[in-house]
Amino acid sequence: MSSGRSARPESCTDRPASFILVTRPMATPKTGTTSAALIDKNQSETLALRPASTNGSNPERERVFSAFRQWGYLEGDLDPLGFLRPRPHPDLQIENEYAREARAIYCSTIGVEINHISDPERRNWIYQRLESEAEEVDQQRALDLLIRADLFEQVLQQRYLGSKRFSLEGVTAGLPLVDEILDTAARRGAIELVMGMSHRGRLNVMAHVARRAPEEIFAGFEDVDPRSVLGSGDVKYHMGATGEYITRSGAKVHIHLVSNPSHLEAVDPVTVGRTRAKQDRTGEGGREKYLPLIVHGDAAFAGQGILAETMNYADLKGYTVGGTIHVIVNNLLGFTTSYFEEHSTRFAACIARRQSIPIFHVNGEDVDAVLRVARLATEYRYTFGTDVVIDLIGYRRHGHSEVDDPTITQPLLYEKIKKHPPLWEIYADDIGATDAQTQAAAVKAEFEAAQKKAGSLKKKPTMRDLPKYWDQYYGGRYKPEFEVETGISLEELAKVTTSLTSYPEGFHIHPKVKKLLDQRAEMGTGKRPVDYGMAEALAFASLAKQGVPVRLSGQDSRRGTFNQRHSVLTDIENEYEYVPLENIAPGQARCEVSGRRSSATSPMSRKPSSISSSPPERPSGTCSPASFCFCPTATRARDRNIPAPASSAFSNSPRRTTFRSASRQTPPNISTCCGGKRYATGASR
Ligand SMILES: Cc1ncc(C[n+]2csc(CCOP(=O)(O)OP(=O)(O)O)c2C)c(N)n1
Repeated sequence: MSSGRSARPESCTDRPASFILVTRPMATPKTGTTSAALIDKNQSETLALRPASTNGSNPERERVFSAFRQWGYLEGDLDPLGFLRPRPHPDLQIENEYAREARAIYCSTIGVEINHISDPERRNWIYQRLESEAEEVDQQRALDLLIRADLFEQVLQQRYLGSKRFSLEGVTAGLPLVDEILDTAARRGAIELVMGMSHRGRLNVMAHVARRAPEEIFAGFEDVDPRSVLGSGDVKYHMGATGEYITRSGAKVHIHLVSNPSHLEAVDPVTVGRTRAKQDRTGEGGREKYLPLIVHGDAAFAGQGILAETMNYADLKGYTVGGTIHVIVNNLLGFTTSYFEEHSTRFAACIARRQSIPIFHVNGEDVDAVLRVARLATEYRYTFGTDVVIDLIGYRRHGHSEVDDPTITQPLLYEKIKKHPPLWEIYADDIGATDAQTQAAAVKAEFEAAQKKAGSLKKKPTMRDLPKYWDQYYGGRYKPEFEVETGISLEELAKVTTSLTSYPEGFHIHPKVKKLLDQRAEMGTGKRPVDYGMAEALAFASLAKQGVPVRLSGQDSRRGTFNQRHSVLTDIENEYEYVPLENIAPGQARCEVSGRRSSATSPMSRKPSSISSSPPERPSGTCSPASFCFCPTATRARDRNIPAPASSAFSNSPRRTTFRSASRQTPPNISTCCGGKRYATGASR
């Protein structure tokens, strides 16, 4: 096997010649996907599974399988072009009947990397499924998507030669992959996919996942200077889109493709934050209904810190979405950099190993294996509620963009790619689809007709629809008449102050905090000037009382970096916690103070997204991270010409933050203490 890559790190060491697996053309049945048996009987499905192991009844078989389950992925047949060679592992140098059986499963076109998951139940869940026969897949549907993916790119290439489009060619299995994820998710209750992705394959996803009419996408090329990299020229790879997807089983799933800035991975927290906002709005069942899917490039996945920040939220109470599906569209290249210079690990996906989540590597040219992994990963997310990573390994047919010449930096690789047929041709051959060429010609004609139609469009189509609850709002320049009264009465301030400065009977308050609360009681009744901490508390409390959710996010945001907030009171004898902001008045909106981890970029990215996805009639204020920064809801509402809530303690005008006397009322009889739940350090994990 020739290699186009001169230097190769230790982790990519070649296997002895006799072990090298032939990758193309693939003979059927493929190792990753032998025939059918996983039977999904809807949500509470019973799967026809063989036991993962004989559990000691055959210790030798168990010993051999155990080694392959652990290290098999290193010897997997994962790169369609064969450059990322299987790496021999000493524990797998076994030649017997059991080793042959285990090798066919664990060193196949699917490689599972799950040694870092400490829970044996979760590992066994995966082993059982892999050691069972694969469910039958809809090969014709997959072939159709592969044809559409390639032909879409080709028509763009022919009609708009010299334009950038960041083609999906080389990893077109990404489309059947998403199709299968959607089918599985819909069967588990998904009604919407919130999808974040960068440039690669985005146009294809708009057409085939968001289901926008191809002419809408072609229209983006009609009036644009192809040399443009800024302004409208680039917008087509960044715009969001919405649409309806009909799954293989006939379910309807709304697609929300999030707009994406040029900055790689910045879309991750936006996608997850937006999903969380939608889930929160839905309440019960939100985690099942709204599924986040993020598609990453391999270099970006390994290289961008914001991904690590985002993944770190996955299991945190204030941030979890019940699992995000991460798909790495892995072409083993980042711009002009080969994979072995992109990351210190064998796979870009290894960064995810710090979390207790599975990584499924899959050869992007074994389509049946790709579908199997899509189903497995989605089922896993729905069963265990964690993130999952699918590492879809393929290649990049052209340069980074279509105006780059990759033969300058990777001449041998591109020599090989030039001779490599598109996946739909390979797959059609594999499954014996004799009319694939006719089908391809028809799809091409369809796209060419759409392209002509795009030329005659007079107006650039809007590819996304906002949810209905935005209908009565509009944007535009600020006008003085948009100003609204946001102050509240002194009497109301006094009531809110009482709630803010009270705590349950028997609660052992820290003496310093008691002093602070006593001072705040005087501030709220005009006996002492109001300081920043109290002004802020009054603002949050009055907003929550009026039904506006408030969310504080960022490390130390509970106490406040400058020792000024103290939004959570801790009992000094038992570490029970009491949150006055959650006990302002019956029927108040939620006040969340999530302040236990340290990152800045990611929560800030979530801030606008969670606001914009909240129902506008009840916009939520978000404060991040910990110190003196507050985003008053009323101001944001005004910025957007949204009628603000009737009033808040934090007026638009600074002079309204001082007020005159009002008598202090008796503390309400608050009998609950964190709903009887104890949140001592680490207790919730
Ligand atoms: C934060 C950031 N750094 C650098 C870039 C410039 N850039 C755009 S694409 C790219 C390579 C991305 O490679 P990969 O993630 O593997 O995706 P691919 O294009 O190969 O699909 C780079 C460095 C950027 N857009 N954002």
